[in-house]
Amino acid sequence: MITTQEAIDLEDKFGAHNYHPLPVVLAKGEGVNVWDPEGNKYYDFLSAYSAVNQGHCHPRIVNKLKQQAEKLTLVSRAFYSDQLGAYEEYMNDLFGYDKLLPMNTGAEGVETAIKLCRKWSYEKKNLTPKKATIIVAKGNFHGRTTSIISFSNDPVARENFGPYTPGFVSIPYDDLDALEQALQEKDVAGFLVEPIQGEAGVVVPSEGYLKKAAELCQKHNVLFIADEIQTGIARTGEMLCVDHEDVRPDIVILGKALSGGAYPVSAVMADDNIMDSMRPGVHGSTYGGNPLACAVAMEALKVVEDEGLAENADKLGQLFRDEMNNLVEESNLVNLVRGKGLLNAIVINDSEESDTAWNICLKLKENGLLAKPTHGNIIRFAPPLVMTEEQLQDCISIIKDTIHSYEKANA
Ligand code: IF1
Repeated sequence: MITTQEAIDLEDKFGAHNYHPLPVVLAKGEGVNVWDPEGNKYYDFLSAYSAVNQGHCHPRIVNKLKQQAEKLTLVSRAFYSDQLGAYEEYMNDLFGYDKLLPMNTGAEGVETAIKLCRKWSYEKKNLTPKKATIIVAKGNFHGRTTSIISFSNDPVARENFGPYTPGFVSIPYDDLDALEQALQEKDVAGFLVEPIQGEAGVVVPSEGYLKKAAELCQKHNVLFIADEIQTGIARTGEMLCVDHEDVRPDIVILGKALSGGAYPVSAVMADDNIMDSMRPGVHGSTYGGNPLACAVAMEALKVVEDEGLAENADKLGQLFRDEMNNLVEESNLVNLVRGKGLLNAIVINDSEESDTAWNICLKLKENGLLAKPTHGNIIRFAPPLVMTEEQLQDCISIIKDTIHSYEKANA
């Protein structure tokens, strides 16, 4: 068994330095817990960026992975498989869209949705060829491909990756007037938005924003595209975050917890009048919709339903925010808590450039809880949705004790 330091040294020496991980090495995961090589146990309060909503190594998902892996893993879409159609029917039944286009990573799902929206706009809405635009929100995070970072306004995510893909218009998030104005422009094809902005620091829009935004898009025959890659699959207390406002997007993008963290699976769902632009040969992927992905995703979703994970996220999320609001009262270090379900964040009373949030996360690690800042002053808290109330109370105590002792030590 490799030690923590050996693992860190190897990554440092042989791996690209495109991340700056918290100095902890994980060797085992089970439910809400992970262990390092030395056997130290932690609560995982990041859930691999909401990919392991079902908990680490859920036995049903792992067994399904093993079972299918011994039968058939990949045939490509040059042939049919016995898993893809069954999975597509399952997703149609669960989410109510006519068709599903299977991909692998979240970014691939977003790229697919962008291509689909553009193609629909030329072939069905007759927009000026090559002139279709898609409205996006400032503070967005939709992935790391060249086209996606082209419409990011995070300088670190886009610096020196040009030339950038054109055809995107940025507006402020949670601003209906700005959306209404942008929709007056010529050749608008779609509006791509996160129902809650994750990387921006768990920014929850005003009540009714999503509903009204979808109505404005409908009025202008513009596709409302919801990126539910992080907010979906029960994370915010509903199967989809848009369900909180009874919004039915024209296109829904899923990823991450769609497979419970066991395998990269993403999906783009839409009705026939949009998806029928995707004719043979216009789009594809070697691994997209492979039998292993389909089998794992079906089981991962059944776990979400059978274990009532959306209801649990809703209940425990409310408890968590109530307790964090008590901490806001007690401490000068925590300004506010925000979130929905078990996607939450606390805003620390320091600048975005500070390392306070990072230092607090180092202390949390010492106290047995793993979390990571999204910015210098925001810590995201997103445990697996299988957490029990008792475990959450234990985590709340760790967070409160850590904040109080950090405050004392730095008074
Ligand atoms: C990183 C966080 C970031 C996403 C939404 C698409 C994707 C993501 C709403 C792309 C991916 C991950 C990527 C990871 C950090 C993490 C993340 F918010 F979840 F924490 F960056 F914003 N849409 N989010 O959140 O999916 O291609 O990664 O499967 O890139 O650092 P992917």
